[in-house]
Amino acid sequence: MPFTLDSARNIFPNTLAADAVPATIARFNQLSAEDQLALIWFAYLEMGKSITIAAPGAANMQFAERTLEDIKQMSLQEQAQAMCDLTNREDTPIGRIYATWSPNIKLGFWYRLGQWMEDGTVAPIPRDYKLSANASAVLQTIRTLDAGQQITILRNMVVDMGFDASKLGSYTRVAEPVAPVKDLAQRVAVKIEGVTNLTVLSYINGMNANDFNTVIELFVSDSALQPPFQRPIAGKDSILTFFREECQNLKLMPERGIVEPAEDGFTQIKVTGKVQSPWFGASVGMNIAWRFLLNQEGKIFFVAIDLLASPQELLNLAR
Ligand code: 45D
Repeated sequence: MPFTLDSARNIFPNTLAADAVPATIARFNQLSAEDQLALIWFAYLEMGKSITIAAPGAANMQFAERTLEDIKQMSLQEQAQAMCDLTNREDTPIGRIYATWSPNIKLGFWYRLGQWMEDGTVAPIPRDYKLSANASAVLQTIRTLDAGQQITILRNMVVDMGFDASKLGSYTRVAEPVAPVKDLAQRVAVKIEGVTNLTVLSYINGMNANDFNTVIELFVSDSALQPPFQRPIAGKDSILTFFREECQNLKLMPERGIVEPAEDGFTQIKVTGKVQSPWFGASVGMNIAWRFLLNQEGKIFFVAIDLLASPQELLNLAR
């Protein structure tokens, strides 16, 4: 039977993803907005002791500047309300603007608010704020997770805030401009133990160079890419948009992999290794698996990117 996008998702079913991430977010979503904000604040402060977050660049901040200024002008009470409204996904002017932003702009916005909360420009979380028992339990769970899982949770919390974009009607998405492609002379080709497949190597090397126009040509037209804990993004146009909006300046560091024939002359390839995000650089290496399914011509029909449950999973190449 030929592969469908649905059946492709099940290649290498033995891969253990970090289910703690969606499980923790589900518990977080049950909390009141006040508890959610305070919990993120405490988690962020604690993480900041061991990992440093890079200041977002100007290109990243320019789109949030107006909204940030508006918030700065508000009374402390209005500021607290605006943050709760974002958390509750309320239909407000700020919630609507927020919904149009790419994840990096949302993160940059909160990065600045966090600085302002720290210096008192924006309503801070009271130092003696008492989390509910449930919120404390969620925070305690987050403490036990590895740094890659912690930053994924924080990112997903931020991405989920604001008004529901699907209820906006037609709107223009706002994302930072695409960075220039890395010079050929500056690129370092990766080596993957057990994998010499050119499509996979070109994918990794192209992503590392922000060379998305080249990478997208490795995909067949009806292909899909599944980011961690998300539905597959289907079709070359949507995948390319995703690359431009959410995949700039990533560092993919594959370590090892396995290549196996699959049905219908397809080839399945699993690669494991680390990925760094520009927000945390070398201070957080996320444990990642790529599960590729290539068609008869060696083009990508499907690729899933999984955040792995543990470092031991880096060695799990079993089907
Ligand atoms: O509410 O091959 C306060 C793909 C308190 C592409 C706050 C990929 C109040 C294909 C602290 C102020 C992309 C899938 C909030 C590979 C409050 C591909 C602020 C994978 C919110 C490999 C909080 C890439 C703040 C991966 C400022 C896996 C939080 C990338 C900031 C993963 C959190 C990237 C930040 C991750 C989190 C980045 C900056 C997980 C960033 C996380």
